[in-house]
Amino acid sequence: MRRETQLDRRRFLKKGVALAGLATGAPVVGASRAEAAAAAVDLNATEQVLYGQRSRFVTTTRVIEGSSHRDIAPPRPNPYRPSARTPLGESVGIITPTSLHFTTQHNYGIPDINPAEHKLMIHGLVDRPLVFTVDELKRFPSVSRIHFLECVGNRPAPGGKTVSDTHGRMACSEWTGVPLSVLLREAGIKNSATWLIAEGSDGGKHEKSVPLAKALDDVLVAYGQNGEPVRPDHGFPLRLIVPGFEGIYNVKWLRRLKLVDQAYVTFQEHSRFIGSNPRTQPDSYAFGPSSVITFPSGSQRLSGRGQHVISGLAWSGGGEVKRVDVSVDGGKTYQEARLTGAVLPKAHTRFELVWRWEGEEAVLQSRCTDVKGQVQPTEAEYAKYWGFARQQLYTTIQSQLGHCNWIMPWKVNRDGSVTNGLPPVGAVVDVHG
Ligand SMILES: Nc1nc2c(c(=O)[nH]1)N[C@H]1C(S)=C(S)[C@@H](COP(=O)(O)O)O[C@H]1N2
Ligand SMILES: [Mo]
Repeated sequence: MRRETQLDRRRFLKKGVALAGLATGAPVVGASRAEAAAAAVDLNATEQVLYGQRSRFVTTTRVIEGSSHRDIAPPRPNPYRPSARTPLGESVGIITPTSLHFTTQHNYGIPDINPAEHKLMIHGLVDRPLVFTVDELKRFPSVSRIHFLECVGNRPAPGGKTVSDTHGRMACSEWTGVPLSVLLREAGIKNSATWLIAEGSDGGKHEKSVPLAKALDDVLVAYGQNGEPVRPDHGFPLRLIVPGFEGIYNVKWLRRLKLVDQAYVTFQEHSRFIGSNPRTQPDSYAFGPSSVITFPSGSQRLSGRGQHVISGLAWSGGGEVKRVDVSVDGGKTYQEARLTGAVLPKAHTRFELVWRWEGEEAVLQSRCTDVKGQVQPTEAEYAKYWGFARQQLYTTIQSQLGHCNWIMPWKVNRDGSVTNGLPPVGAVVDVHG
């Protein structure tokens, strides 16, 4: 009883704060971040023991997406909830804390699903259509795998001030669930089935076509993320995990899988993915090798001359990262970096290179080679390969280019400040694919 009263009171107080913010026109988000830092919580209170939280001196937050979503013409879907990027510049190791994991929803808000009422249906070209509750899925043997999740809207562009701007539509989690192949075998796959259509429960009924061969390879129906139930932001209670493929395949709030005999051109696909260069399309779903330096990266500053550790993340949809090379002279020469921890297929891999800085100008960049021998291209190599002029890389919607995995240079200036090392371009079109 007493607990309930306290909770209600707290909820009421929070509402009060938000309303006060609106009334004065104060930026609620910024204010709450500063407030959180200032407010001294009693770390010894029972509440803190029940559910842990970080130090009030740690104030890193996700980065709310800018105008590309707000520009959508009215009438806009309701509720409207912005997407947000991962603050990669402050990351360590390979796991993204779930609270900082980027989040994308195509403007339809987040459904508030009661897991006891949620069901997943498998139908179409199967012998036995099946419906599973979440509890029934948990009766199958589970697997846990660490995988990166990247939105095809990620693109290293000259305008990006920080590594969140250039690569923040990306994160890495441990996912726990049931291999989709197990569920499909339960249903019995008809010979004519070649694709499946995965559907979410959000207002936009997000749908994506997935090749059946991929579904039978390493796709998961996940209910766990980083040791706890998948959170509402990321698909509670069930989401599809399609390792190494574009983020859009990883359908959240998953409720339906229909086996079919051809790919469907679903709403999200036809509205964003069909571009003028047919060469880029068929290859676009499995990500190539990529990497980015997270320290020192844009808007950060070297604290002084002497030893620094260049640190970054590498990943590939093709499997494990085999090696990462780092250049401190804009790509003239490279040195092999050290991989600092686990090297897992289709997962972030952390690399480091110890470097002495004596106050000179330097251009730092990294290059990933994956287990298939694929090498991350430079911007010029990428443009040449796909037949684009440089400007087209930044005036074409990212999802129509495919994986924008070109090498990202960061420029260290004489005062230790770090800025974007890509030469400027004119207009940049940014669409969160
Ligand atoms: N149901 C549903 N699933 C979805 C989306 C969505 O809008 N609705 N967005 C997709 C896109 S484009 C991306 S990049 C990833 C983002 O996953 P996250 O929000 O967990 O980071 O979810 C995908 N799955
Ligand atoms: Mo995405």
